Amino acid sequence: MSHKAGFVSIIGKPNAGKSTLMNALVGEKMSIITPKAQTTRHRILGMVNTDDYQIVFSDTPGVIKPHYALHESMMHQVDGSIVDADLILLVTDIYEEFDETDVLKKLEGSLAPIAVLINKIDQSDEETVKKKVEFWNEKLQPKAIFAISALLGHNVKAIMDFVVDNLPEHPAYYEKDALTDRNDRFFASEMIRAQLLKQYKKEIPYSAEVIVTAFVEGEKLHRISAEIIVERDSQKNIIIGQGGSMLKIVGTYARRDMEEFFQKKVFLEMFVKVIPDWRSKKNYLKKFGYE
Ligand SMILES: Nc1nc2c(ncn2[C@@H]2O[C@H](COP(=O)(O)OP(=O)(O)OP(=O)(O)O)[C@@H](O)[C@H]2O)c(=O)[nH]1
Ligand SMILES: [Mg+2]
Repeated sequence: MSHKAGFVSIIGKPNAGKSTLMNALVGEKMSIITPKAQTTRHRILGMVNTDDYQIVFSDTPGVIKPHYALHESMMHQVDGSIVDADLILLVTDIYEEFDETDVLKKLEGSLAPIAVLINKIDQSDEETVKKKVEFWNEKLQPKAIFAISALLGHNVKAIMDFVVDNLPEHPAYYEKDALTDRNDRFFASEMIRAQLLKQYKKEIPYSAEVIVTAFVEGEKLHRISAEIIVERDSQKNIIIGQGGSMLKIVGTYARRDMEEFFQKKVFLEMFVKVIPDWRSKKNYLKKFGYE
């Protein structure tokens, strides 16, 4: 009996809705989503399995010009995702002007067929969407173009059908019951990071990293300890807030998200630590899981 399997790379500029799409395609809250750019920092695999096929989607960080070693690692992960891809979903949105061509440059070496997804059409009108479709047809001559709303699930089914149709014949790459390549510690740290992005302004979330230092699974309760790492003492004070008020808010929301995700009560403790300029230090980045 024939079986299909392949890697599908989800790439695009920051904030285009790549992670929203990934979650809609996989049907799980796999990647964190926030209104801020550069939410995703890692390549995250999400699998869809049936008897006949295995799709390995890879959500990636938004393409940016690197300013720190951290960004370089993020861009390496985008490159890796493109190299592996049997198919590329290029996510753009109705707002993108495309005066900068970083994303297209990344695609230059790739032979994988591309589908362009014009996202956030729920915030647009027919005329604008039509213009975008024309623009992308001319610019890239992609194999397909879909106008979608990842948020509302509009046309997500059509993308799935397109992906399945274009999947190569291949045995499964991962166990057929696998959903992701990431572990519970990773998801716990991401849920805290999502709250940092949501609760703090300006440079704070971008200067912060979250490391889960202990994850003890219990019958009734998971005990999770995490470190929030920032670059300066001043940032540490802001993260903690007056009398610990801000950190308490972060902890409360992150714990709720974890309890829903793990379907288990969670006890969460967090510590804030300063590592000057960790974003530029290769040894720390490696320790934090950035290759
Ligand atoms: N209105 C609308 N908003 C959307 C849609 N898709 C995503 N968004 C919003 O756009 C913002 C960014 O979404 P993400 O999925 O985090 O975007 P991303 O491309 O993964 O961003 P990075 O990880 O930073 O590269 C969030 O506030 C989403 O709710 C959509 O179809 N319609
Ligand atoms: Mg993302």
